[in-house]
Amino acid sequence: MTENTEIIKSNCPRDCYDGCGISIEKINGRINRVMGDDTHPVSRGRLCNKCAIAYNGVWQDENERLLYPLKRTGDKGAGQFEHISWVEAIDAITDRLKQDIAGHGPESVIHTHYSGTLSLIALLFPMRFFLKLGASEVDPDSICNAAGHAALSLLYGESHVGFDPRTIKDSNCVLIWGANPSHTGPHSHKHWFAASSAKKIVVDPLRTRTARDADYHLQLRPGTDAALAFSLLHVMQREGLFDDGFISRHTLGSEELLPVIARCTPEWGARHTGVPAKLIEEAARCYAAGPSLLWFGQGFQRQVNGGNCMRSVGLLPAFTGNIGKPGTGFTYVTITPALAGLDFDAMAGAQLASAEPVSISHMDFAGQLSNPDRFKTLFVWNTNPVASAPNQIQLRRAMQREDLFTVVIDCFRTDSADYADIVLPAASFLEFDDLTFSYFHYNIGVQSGAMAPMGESLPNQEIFRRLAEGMDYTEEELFESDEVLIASMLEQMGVQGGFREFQQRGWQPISDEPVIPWSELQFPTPSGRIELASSTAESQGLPRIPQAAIDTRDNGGLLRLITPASDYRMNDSYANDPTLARNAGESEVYIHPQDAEHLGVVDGMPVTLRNDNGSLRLTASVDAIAVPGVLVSYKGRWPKQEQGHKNVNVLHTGQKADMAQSTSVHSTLVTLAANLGE
Ligand SMILES: Nc1nc2c(c(=O)[nH]1)N[C@H]1C(S)=C(S)[C@@H](COP(=O)(O)OP(=O)(O)OC[C@H]3O[C@@H](n4cnc5c(=O)[nH]c(N)nc54)[C@H](O)[C@@H]3O)O[C@H]1N2
Ligand SMILES: Nc1nc2c(c(=O)[nH]1)N[C@H]1C(S)=C(S)[C@@H](COP(=O)(O)OP(=O)(O)OC[C@H]3O[C@@H](n4cnc5c(=O)[nH]c(N)nc54)[C@H](O)[C@@H]3O)O[C@H]1N2
Ligand code: SF4
Ligand SMILES: [Mo]
Repeated sequence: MTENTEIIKSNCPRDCYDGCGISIEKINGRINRVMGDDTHPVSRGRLCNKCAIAYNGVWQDENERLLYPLKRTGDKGAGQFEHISWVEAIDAITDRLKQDIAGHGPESVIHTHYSGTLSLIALLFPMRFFLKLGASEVDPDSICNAAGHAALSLLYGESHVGFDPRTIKDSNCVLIWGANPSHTGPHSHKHWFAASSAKKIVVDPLRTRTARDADYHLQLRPGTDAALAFSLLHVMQREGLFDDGFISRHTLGSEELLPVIARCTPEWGARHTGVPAKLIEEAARCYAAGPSLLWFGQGFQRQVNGGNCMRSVGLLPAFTGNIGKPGTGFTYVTITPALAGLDFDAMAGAQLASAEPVSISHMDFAGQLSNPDRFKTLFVWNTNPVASAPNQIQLRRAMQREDLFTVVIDCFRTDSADYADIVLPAASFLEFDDLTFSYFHYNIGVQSGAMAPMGESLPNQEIFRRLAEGMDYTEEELFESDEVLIASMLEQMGVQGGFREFQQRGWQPISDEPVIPWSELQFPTPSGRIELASSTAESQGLPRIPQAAIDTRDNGGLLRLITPASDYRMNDSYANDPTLARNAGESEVYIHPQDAEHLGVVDGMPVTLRNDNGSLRLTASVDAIAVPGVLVSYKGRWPKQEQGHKNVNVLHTGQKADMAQSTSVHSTLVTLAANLGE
């Protein structure tokens, strides 16, 4: 028999800076291999280590995927279910919703969701249903990056318009502040950052691969970023490196900051941050000389003072005029499709809301869900909170409430799914057409359905169409087809030729030439300028100007636990891929040799981390990856696969950052003790 080989182009919809192009090889109608698209400028023919395995592993494994709607038969959390039909599942859910709405109001229904998939329809369409319903929402960004968005908005009026990475050709310096693309955007690390001839500065308490590839690694103590930013500014001011013309024309309030900057000498900075004064001076000169790019990580603002840290670092482009010109600017989380013209709010059905929905922070989620008078029905989609959210023990207890009706929509049987009354199986990105984007690069792409949905699974959007029908809703937006949605999005983004033609190309940048955001130097703040001092901040109860402060909590001899992104997992996805689980090895905690000696810990020893929230047993890896006093353990393991059915979030207290009720997970404090005799 002759083999019929076919290549279908697609793109990776994971929550990742890279947004890689994918080639799906089909032989005789079946997927043979999921690979990188060698025409794609970011992935250049390769997927990352994790997706190359998981996309050919657990994502296509019928034994691991959820295939049918399920109804609970055992205790909540036990994960015992029976197979039911879609009709039975939709009826059970909509009967309950109608009853809740009549008895307790639509706000008694709460949904939590995030970025399990970023393909545009599967990400946004379900919002239409919840907005129509009037459900309460767990603020998605409060688990990830809300403090940083709030801080950048105060300064620049906007946080979703980042630099175009292609403009690096015009840069002499790239400053990465608290991001680790060697894990979180591996192709951007390799081909964009490490390969660039610009001088490279990395600010991170960890010696990551990205930090190792930099010319200057400013290895500060966590939470001391504002002090570092102010001492960098001091050097620039002292050496006449500020762009005074830019400051007077385009910023507001510099006079309020200058006296503070004058006090923050590099020696002062060194004392507070642990970064040598000489290194602060060299990095300051390098960034100020420009043209310089600044990449704000999402990791570094996950600190109790993360908003103030972000605001302080955000002063650098403003005082040096590193914005609005080729090779300058900053990036945080760029919403590329919106830059291309897509109306995000309309896609998410903003017009269907009759009132502003009730929104609570992820930091309050476990506590609020524990209250039987507040929420009666919980929807979990595109997220796995039992693995990723704070207060893991309290959250489990809340999800065990007999009177709480829980619906979980996922591709896999996660820890969260084990608590569901009804589980709905979601089709994967290999199984339906959609559009994708990157929140770093300026590309948009296709997602191609290359096989039929596994079992009876359905794309998110089809699940919510069926739910809307079950609720007897009639608004057209709740039933729009994928074809109509895709055509409309392509038109809004100016993509010519329709989906099938775009599928041949696979991806495209939103403009042929690099875009220079803010080249008009008009900012969407109340004054139209960069607001170094902000009355909006004051009206929110925040200081008018960023504070040159450090996190002054008395650690009382406790250690600070940082739990950033793993190279082996995508958030809490892929922990269930057996090959990746084997490659990732045991659950480890990295401890500095100085701390290890003090605590009598040797490499490979079992240790217990503990705080008021809970305890977790891990294996010690004695390694100077972090500064003394800081422990590191990578996020994203599934509790049910770990000893004691717990992961690092059993230690996360849900303490809020200083802005936007956002997470401060990297500020977690713990004790560590050797488990002698084990
Ligand atoms: N300790 C610690 N905790 C953290 C963090 C940290 O740094 N440290 N980081 C936080 C951050 S930044 C984030 S963003 C969160 C992320 O935490 P989660 O949102 O829990 O992580 P994901 O792995 O993105 O979870 C997405 C879920 O969506 C599912 N999924 C994938 N595709 C689809 C689909 O098409 N439809 C549906 N319905 N489901 C799908 C996946 O199988 C997965 O179970 O974790 C936070 N938690
Ligand atoms: N492989 C992989 N890729 C991912 C993810 C994943 O889980 N795995 N998650 C995705 C998601 S949801 C997100 S939000 C992004 C996040 O990606 P990044 O923005 O890179 O964030 P993190 O990995 O959480 O943390 C980045 C760095 O912040 C540092 N950091 C912690 N505290 C401080 C501090 O006080 N100051 C400074 N300067 N640095 C600090 C950490 O040491 C870490 O090296 O990655 C995405 N990509
Ligand atoms: S997760 Fe990121 S690096 Fe991996 S294939 Fe997807 S876009 Fe590329
Ligand atoms: Mo995130």
